[in-house]
Amino acid sequence: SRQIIVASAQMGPIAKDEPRQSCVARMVEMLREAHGRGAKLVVFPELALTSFFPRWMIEDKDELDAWYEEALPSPATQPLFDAAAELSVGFYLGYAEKVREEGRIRHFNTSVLVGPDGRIIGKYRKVHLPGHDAPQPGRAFQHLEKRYFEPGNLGFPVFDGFGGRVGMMICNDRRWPEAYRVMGLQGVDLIALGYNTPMDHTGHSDIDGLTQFHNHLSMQAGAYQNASWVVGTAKCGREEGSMMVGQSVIIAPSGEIVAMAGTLEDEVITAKADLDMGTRYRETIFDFARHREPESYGLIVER
Ligand code: ING
Repeated sequence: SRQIIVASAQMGPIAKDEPRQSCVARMVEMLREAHGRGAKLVVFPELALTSFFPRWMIEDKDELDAWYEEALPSPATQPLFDAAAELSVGFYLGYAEKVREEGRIRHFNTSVLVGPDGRIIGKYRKVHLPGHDAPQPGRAFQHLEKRYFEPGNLGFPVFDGFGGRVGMMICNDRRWPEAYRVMGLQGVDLIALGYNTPMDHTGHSDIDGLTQFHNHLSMQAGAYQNASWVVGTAKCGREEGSMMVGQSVIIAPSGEIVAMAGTLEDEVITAKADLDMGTRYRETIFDFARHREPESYGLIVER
């Protein structure tokens, strides 16, 4: 069977003034630890190179510009790509992308899948942007992803790699069943995703008190309903005053959590993923060809 040891490399807080080199060094250390445990794929968080800057209203254009990557790899991130190639371990990396496309400068919340040769296999741009495009009154922290990024324009691609079909999501995407299904319909075996999930997102204490439960509920449901492995990796802990959930997980196509982080710091968790486990679900309960009835689903793709 197609067995692969996968790792989730959870990151604790990243300070506002922490240099990218420091984050890269932390990630290289975890990549090495994961390699030591036989991992072939390591999943890092969303926006893993900097503090979660959408929590702030940033007026100065140059200050805002400094939060994005104009190239990947870059001198600051090259050591991570080099370590991957040296150890033959691939990875998922979330970062803020600034790109000139269709004649204009554009900004996306992006992730890349990098193969064991250290080369980029594919790119994904976050489709579901939570929060607001303007500062909201009465909030200790803002959530301005709609101000700082455009919705992704690459769809939900699935790539051949690591002995199977690998897809990507970013954070809020994991709450939207459509994201999993579009990849499920492409035969995805494993979905890699990173997240930065504050505990005060809605301001409703009953809802915010369920942030940890909703984190796992979303990923477990998505994994089971699409017969896919899901590796969800947090950037967590109290980061510049904002408390973000941890509990990074590796979830099987059964929906079962097979590994979970126990701290709010940098922590590597691993599990042996049998990529053929999803097959038995796709041949029975979730045999899309035999059971799906698209004629009844039209509303899903309407505004
Ligand atoms: N963060 C959060 C997420 O979707 C959020 C926003 C928090 C939504 C809590 C709902 C509840 O996990 C990002 N970056 O999408």
